[in-house]
Amino acid sequence: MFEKVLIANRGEIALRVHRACKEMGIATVAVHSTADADAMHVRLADESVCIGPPPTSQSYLNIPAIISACEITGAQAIHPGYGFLSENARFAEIVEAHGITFIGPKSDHIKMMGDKIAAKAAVMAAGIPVVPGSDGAVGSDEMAMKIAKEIGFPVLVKASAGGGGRGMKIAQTEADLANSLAQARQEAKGAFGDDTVYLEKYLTLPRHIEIQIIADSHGNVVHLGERDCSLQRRHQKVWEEAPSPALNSHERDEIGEIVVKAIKSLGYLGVGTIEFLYENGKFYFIEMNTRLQVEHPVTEAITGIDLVREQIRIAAGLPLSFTQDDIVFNGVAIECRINAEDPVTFAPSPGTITDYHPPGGLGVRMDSAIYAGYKIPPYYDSLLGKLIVHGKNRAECLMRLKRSLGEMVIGGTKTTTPLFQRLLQERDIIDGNYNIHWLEKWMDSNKPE
Ligand code: MV4
Repeated sequence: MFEKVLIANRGEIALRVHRACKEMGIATVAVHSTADADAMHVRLADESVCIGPPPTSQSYLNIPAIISACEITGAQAIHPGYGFLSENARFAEIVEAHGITFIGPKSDHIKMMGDKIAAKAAVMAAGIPVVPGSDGAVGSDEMAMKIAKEIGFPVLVKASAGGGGRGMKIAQTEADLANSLAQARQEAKGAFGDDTVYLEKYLTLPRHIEIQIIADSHGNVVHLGERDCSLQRRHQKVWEEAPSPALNSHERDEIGEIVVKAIKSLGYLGVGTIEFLYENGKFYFIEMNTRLQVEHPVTEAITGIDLVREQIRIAAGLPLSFTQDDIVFNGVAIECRINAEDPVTFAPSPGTITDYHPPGGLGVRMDSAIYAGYKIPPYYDSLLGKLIVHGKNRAECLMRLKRSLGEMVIGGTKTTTPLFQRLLQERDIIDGNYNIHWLEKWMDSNKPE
C-alpha cells in the first residue's frame, strides 16, 4: 500500500480523499494556490505545497507544478478528485511516466470516454443500449437530413468533444436542421477546437439516471446501483438521490448486469459512472464519466462502501473487498448541493463565512471544507458543501432532510439552503415525480416579481 498520497484538488473533495487516506494509514500531501493558503485541505494534510497563483490554469491545472510537488514530497500516488485534472488523459499519462500511480482509470479509457462518439461506439459494441442516432460523426448536411428523417424529429446535434451539455442544439423540424448543425459546429469549434458533431433522437421528458461501477485489476467488476440526478439547472446538478424513485429492483438488476458485462469487456479499471437517459421504462446511454463524482456519497450511504478507499486499494493492485452478492441496497439517500448562491436567482454570493454549524445526528453527513472565518475565494466554484441524508425509506429521508436543513447555520453569505426547504414542500418532489426539465420549469413558474 502507498505510504504517501498527493491530493491534487481543493475544497470538500480534498478533505474526502484525505479522510480515506488517514483511515488507511496513508500520509497526505495537499497542494494549493496562494488564494488557498488558509484552506482547510491545507490545514488537515500532513504536508502541503504551494503550486501557483490563484487562477486554476496556473495552480490546480498546473501539471509540472503538481508533478514537482509529488517528487519533492516523495508521494507515490496522486488522487485527482473530481473536476480539474481528473479526466485529463494526458495528465494520467504524465503521472505514470514519472513512476507515480494515478489513482483512476487507465489513460486510454479516459481518452476514449472523452471522445463522445468513440465512447458511444465502444459501449454500444459492448452491449449497452444507446440513443438512436447517427453511426458516428455526421458529414454533410444531406447525410444529417437522411438520418434525421429515419430516426424522426426532434433530433439533437451534439459535439463529439462536448459533454455536460455544451455544444448541443435541438432541431425540432426539418426546417431547423441546417441551422442547428451550423450552430453546434461553430460552438464546438470555439469551445473545443473540434467541430465534429453527431446526431441523436431528442428524448423529450427523460430522467437522468447514472450507474456507479467499480472495477479492480483482477477482473472483478461490481455495480453499486444508480443515482437519479434529474434535478439540475443549466447542467448543474442540484439534488441527487439513490435509489431512483422511478426504478424497481428488477430494472436495477437488469441494467446493472448489462453495464457490468460491458465494463468487463472494455477492461476498465477504477470507479466509473455510466450516464443514461431513462424514458418510458427504457435506458439510453449518453456518456461515461471516468472520475469519482460529486454525488458519490449517496451511493456510499445506501451501500456502506467507501468509494475512495476502494479507489486507492484498486490503484495499489488489491482486489475489491466485496462481490456483487455482498452488495445490499439499504434505504434512501439524498444529497443537496449547498452553494454560495442566491437561492432564487443562483447569482454567486461571495463573502466571508462568519458562522458555521453543520447539521448532524443519525443519518446526516455534511461534507464541507468551510469554517467560521473562512473567506470564499472568487476564483473557484461556488460549492460550500454537500448535505447527504440517509433514511430507511424515502419518507424518512425527506423528514430527515427537512430536519437537517433547519439546523444548518452558514452565516456571512447567501446559500442555496432555502431552495431545498421550498422544494420539500412540492408534491412532485415528495412523490419523486420529476424529470430533467422539472427544476427549470418550476423556477420559471415561481419567479419573483
Ligand atoms: C440528451 C437529451 C435528450 N435527448 N440527449 C445534456 C447534458 C449531456 N450530458 C446530455 N444532455 C442531454 N442529452 C438526447 N438524445 C437531453 C439532455 C439534457 C439533459 C440531460 C441530463 C440532465 C439534464 C439535462 C438538461 C437538458 C438536456
